[in-house]
Amino acid sequence: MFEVLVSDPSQVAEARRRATAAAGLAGFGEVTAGQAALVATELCSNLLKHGQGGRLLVNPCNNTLDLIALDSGPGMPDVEACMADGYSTAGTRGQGLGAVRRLAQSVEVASWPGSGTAVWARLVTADETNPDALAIAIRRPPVVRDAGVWAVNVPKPGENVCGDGWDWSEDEHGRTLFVVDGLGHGTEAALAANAALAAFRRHRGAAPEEIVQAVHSGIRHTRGGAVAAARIDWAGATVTFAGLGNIAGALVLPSGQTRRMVSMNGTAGHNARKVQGFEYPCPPNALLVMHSDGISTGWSGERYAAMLWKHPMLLAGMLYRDFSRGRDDATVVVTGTGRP
Ligand SMILES: [Mn+2]
Repeated sequence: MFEVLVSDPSQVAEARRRATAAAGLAGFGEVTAGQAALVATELCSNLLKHGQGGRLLVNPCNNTLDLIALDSGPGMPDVEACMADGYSTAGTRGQGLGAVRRLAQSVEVASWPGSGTAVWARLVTADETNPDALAIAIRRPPVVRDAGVWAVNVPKPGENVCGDGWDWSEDEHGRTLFVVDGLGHGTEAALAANAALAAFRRHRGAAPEEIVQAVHSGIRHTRGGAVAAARIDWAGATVTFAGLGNIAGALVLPSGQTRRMVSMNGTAGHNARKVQGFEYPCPPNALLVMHSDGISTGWSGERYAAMLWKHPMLLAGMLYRDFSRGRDDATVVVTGTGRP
């Protein structure tokens, strides 16, 4: 995932170019990459017209391109009206978000007066020889809130690789999330993070404290890092959290009330006097949030209470928008605590 700042019209063209390149990386053909370019352009134009500028996050993945537009502007007065084709408060052609909705597989928007706007559009590849398949928006199901784990993962400005990593796994009883922050940033941090992710994948069925212990043992040859694992047990309505170093974990209840979870001091790979998991009650309608220290811990779910029923990707985006320190790799991972 990478970020393009959009504060003047020349940067819209840059965002368009980079989104098109990212679509190519994700396996999009010429036509669908063109659709992605159009969506990126509309999102960025919207940032300038309605958001006083902002940022576009671009995430190419296997046959999928996620575009997340974030601004801290006045917010949209009526999201549904703005999403309709032909509507534009800025007096332009009025394609805007209507075009985004037509071309993307799914579009999620959170916007409140005074709180800015977050728009997440997901595009997917299509069979470009099939005209029906190219009209992707109307033929694919929406991306369901509880069906996955949602993350923003952005390198430190100026770096090409991210020293943070995240992953998750799931079985019939629950879901496990894992976040690593390789010490420092850049290539060596990314190598440590990749080693930690590999260790997590070998132990993904284990308890969180066992995962952390296994990662600690498995990344001794690297510069090490901060790690944490959290396991949601659906039937027991609990989450067990084990952390080593500065990875934050919190449960956000539907009221916005935020319960922070406890990590132990240390550096995975080098220094772990004690690895311990702690269990917390976890209702099925809460959100589990984990983030690296590229995001400050000064946030509270109360400020975002209005959007806790929106898609979790939007909360990840807004926490990044509001609490990214801007001088480190930054990762926010959010998942619903309910059984999908
Ligand atoms: Mn960090």
